[in-house]
Amino acid sequence: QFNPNYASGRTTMVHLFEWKWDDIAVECENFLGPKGFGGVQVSPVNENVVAASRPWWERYQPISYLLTTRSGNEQQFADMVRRCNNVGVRIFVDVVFNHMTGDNVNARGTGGSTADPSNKSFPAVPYSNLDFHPTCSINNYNDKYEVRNCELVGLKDLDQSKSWVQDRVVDFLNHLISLGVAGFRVDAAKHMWPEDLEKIYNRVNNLSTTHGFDTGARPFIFQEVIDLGGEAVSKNEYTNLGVVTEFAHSNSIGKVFRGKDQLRWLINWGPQWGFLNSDRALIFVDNHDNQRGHGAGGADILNYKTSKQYKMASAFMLAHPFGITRVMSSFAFDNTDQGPPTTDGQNIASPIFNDDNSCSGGWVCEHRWRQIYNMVGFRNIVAGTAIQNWWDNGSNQIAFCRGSKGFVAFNGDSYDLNTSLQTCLPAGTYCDIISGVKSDSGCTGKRVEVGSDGRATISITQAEEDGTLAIHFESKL
Ligand code: QV4
Ligand code: CA
Repeated sequence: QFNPNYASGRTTMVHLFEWKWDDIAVECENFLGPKGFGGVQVSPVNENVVAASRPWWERYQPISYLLTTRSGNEQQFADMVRRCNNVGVRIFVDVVFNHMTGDNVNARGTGGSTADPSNKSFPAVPYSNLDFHPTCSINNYNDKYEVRNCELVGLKDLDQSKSWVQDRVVDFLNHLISLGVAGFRVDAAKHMWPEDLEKIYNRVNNLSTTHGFDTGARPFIFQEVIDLGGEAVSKNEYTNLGVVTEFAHSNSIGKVFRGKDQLRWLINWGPQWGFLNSDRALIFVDNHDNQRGHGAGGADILNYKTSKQYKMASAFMLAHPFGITRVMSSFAFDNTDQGPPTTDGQNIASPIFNDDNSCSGGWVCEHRWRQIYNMVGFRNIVAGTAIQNWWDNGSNQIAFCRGSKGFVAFNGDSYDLNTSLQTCLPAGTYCDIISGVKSDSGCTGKRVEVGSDGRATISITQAEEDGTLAIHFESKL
């Protein structure tokens, strides 16, 4: 439950928010597998309510556990999981079982099922009003009974202590395991009792050996608990059950790279900043909620719109050994309800890929930005090494080695960085994987000359597109 079950040598998942299953299958084969991504978090797979104007958040309002959504049907989902596993990329499903939909007259689902939410009737599961907590709303986050037994924004709150509900959820999760998924993001875990979750997790099957997992492998479980302090429910209540989303990481990294804190303080990045232990912390710069002001963190959270700082924060997260890393991959938005790009207002459009790997057609595809996917590769290559030779200039210029395998430098000051630093790498010429890529003909970016003493002149001017420089032993020319 604590192990992502990645194929060997891989370390990082990407959230392909609102992507279609057919597109994810192709992306695994063409891009994620070759570039060393370990897994994909997919949007909720089970049937959700069809909401007017099709906001992204309709997928967090379940109607049933049929596997039909705007991303595709069960057969397409199964095909995607198989094809991604075949190229070493795991699938993690965002599972929503704290609640069903909110009040909704004549509710109809993406799979054609109907429901009467106001009477807590969901015949396609089936659930009746006996399976839910009595109606009350969550207003006071200092009362853990209210947080767990009342309705989050009016969403009908399931009672996970009931054996009928447990059975339905376990069946749903086991169905997904039988199709070859590697684990789950548990939505709204804060709003469920840890003892109920424990009962459910304990009944979930081991991963499927027919899909290539080791005998006895447990599904990876990462639980969405937003804990920035000051509430009744603590993230620590969930760490014996699985990994927990570390929102304090998202919040702090946003502050640092927005200039509200100095980069030199990153020297003790990790639990000393109030984060969970490394093996329990699922970390990210932004998620699908806080990148658009839902959830927690507010204006300090970075997203694709502030691209230089976003790439620097992402590079730091991926270069630093702390945590289990997740990269966000977004669609462009102007308002916080807006759903994904569509062909006709209803059906989700496929991303369009450009020659430089980037996406268009309304898709941002941060995971296809060179500065991000090359750092996913960096993290794989330096895995298992520690930080050494930390350097800083006393403010916002920092650098460190990862063992003798990689070196990274950041310039967050408004003046140039140009100095001789210890890279810990063998002598030679290296290609900076932020400004370019190593290719057959050499390097399309900056070159770094490492001397026999391991030192090199490192330059990141204030005017450069990116404030990061990174080299590793495989980027040697
Ligand atoms: C509205 C009113 C309510 C009223 C209700 C009455 O705002 O005051 O009680 O009508 O019917 C959508 C609308 C919301 C609406 C609700 C019910 O935005 O205005 O309530 O539907 O119709 C996502 C979105 C929500 C969305 C929800 C369901 O963020 O805006 O609500 O999906 O579609 C806390 C939790 C944390 C949660 C986070 C957002 O601790 O668990 O808030 N994060 C997860 C997901 C998130 C998702 C949910 C939980 C719910 O990451 O994406 O919410 O599944 O911090
Ligand atoms: Ca609840």
